[in-house]
Amino acid sequence: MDAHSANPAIPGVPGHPPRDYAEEHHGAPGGLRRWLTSTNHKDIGTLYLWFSFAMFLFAGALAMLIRAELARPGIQLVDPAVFNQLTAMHGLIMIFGAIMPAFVGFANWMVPLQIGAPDMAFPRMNNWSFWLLPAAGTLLISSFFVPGGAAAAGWTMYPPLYMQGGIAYDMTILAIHILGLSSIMGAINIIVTILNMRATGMTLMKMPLFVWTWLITAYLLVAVMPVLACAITMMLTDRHFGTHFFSAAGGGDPVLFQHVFWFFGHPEVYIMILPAFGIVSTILPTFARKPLFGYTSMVYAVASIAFLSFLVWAHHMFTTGMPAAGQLFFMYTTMLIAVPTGVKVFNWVATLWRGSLTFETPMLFAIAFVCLFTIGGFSGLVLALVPVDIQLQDTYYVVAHFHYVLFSGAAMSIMAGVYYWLPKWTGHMYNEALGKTHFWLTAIAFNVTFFPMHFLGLAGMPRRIPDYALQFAEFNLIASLGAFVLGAAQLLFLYNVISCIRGGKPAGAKPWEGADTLEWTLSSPPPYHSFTTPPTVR
Ligand code: HEM
Ligand SMILES: [Cu+2]
Repeated sequence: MDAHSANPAIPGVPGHPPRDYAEEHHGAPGGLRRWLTSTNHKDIGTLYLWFSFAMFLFAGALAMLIRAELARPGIQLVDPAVFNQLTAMHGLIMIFGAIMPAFVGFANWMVPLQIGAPDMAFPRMNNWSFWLLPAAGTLLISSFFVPGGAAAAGWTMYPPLYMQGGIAYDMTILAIHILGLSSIMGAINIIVTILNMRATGMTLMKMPLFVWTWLITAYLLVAVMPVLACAITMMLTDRHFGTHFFSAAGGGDPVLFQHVFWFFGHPEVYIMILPAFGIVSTILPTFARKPLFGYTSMVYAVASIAFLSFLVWAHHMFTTGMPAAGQLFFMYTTMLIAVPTGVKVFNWVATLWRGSLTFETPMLFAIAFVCLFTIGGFSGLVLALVPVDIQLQDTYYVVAHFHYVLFSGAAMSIMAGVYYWLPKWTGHMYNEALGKTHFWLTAIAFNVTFFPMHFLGLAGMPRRIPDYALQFAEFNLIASLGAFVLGAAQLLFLYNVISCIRGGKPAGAKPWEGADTLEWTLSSPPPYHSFTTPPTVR
């Protein structure tokens, strides 16, 4: 048994005195074994991040195909049935394969380092949480090659359409079960690590904000992944075992699926944005050389957003026919979320106010996050208004909205975090000029791609349709050109990351003078086993 993983020091808990690991220090095992059998939080974090990058490129390639088809009206490149597979799998893989695992990768690397713990609480479960992912990813990608092609009923998997598909639909259900299992195990690991393994003196209200956002996100995951599992299990039994939960012909109700799905789905969008808040709240103070403005209100804002996220799910269902009282309830609860979100945006701006700002690549991404995520938040508020949503539901306005929150929100915060911590992870500085080029290409191309989609949606262009009326042609061409630049820019990112791993200017323990969390007290890269003697926090 590996002593490191079996008995981490738990400060302050009798029977678990901090142990001296000096006699057992060893490096990583060599070759494939290092990665397959790893129980080391840093290696597992690295695996998560690379897996997520691979999925990001694959789902990004699907997006390129979608935009190539939509560059001109008419059907040019793909058959409409294939187009539906592309939109469904693009969304599904971006969400479950790219964004969520990337944040878990950050949690693996940074939570132990920021709380001064030697590793995650359950290192073997950690290994299993990761190695479930490639299985699910393989299922999803290979589903393109089975008879009938991949599941084509949207990432939301609505019945009755979802009931009618072939084997790929079952493969997708299985993949999501596996991903959910991985997420739940990962979340339990993070909760236990944060609650039990903080360095002496680090009270909850002294935790770095990234750790706070992940603690709350992990509770959301434990709460809603089982709900998604229920929805897709009911779907599975409807498809194969003669139940009729969602089939009207058998006395069931397809709208029931939407309720169960969105009771998971709305908290899920916060699962993809709360850790982003944490990353941005870490980066802005560093490059403003000022403490985060309103730390306590930030913690309470994140907690309120998480709580409110359970009360708003039917804002995705305003056109399914619900009583006016229901519409009003979900409209007002949704608008309530703007209050804690506004608190956060205010605090970020106040953190920058009169700071000694410098604009290294992570800072550029973090500032872009604040501006662009806020646009996505505002279009979300527009969609929360029932009479407006009845017009805009299922149009390109929705596509614009969720890409402002998911791409310029979640994905760009991930890029910010990668540039911020790459020097710590690799011991080298990345190429700053290349990083800035990547930033400007991404920020500009992102807006060229997705801003016109607001106009398309307002003018009535439906989403998830491969063809469109002539009056939408110009904006679609602009969006497609932007998308190709956006896609190509990410190859620069890949190149920059790889060359940083291979070499570059030595980073030193603390390359960012304004940083003050515990990871910067370690060397870069940190030793394979760090904080084996827990630090003390004042
Ligand atoms: C290079 C960047 C990206 C481009 C060009 C792009 C483009 C698109 C397009 C054209 C659609 C289909 C719209 C439709 O007809 O319904 C779409 C859907 C979607 N995208 Fe993206 N996307 C990108 C990145 C992302 C990212 C980072 C996420 C993050 C999670 C994401 C999440 C989604 C989701 C959830 C859908 C809905 C899928 C569905 O309705 O079934 N996308 N995207
Ligand atoms: Cu929602």
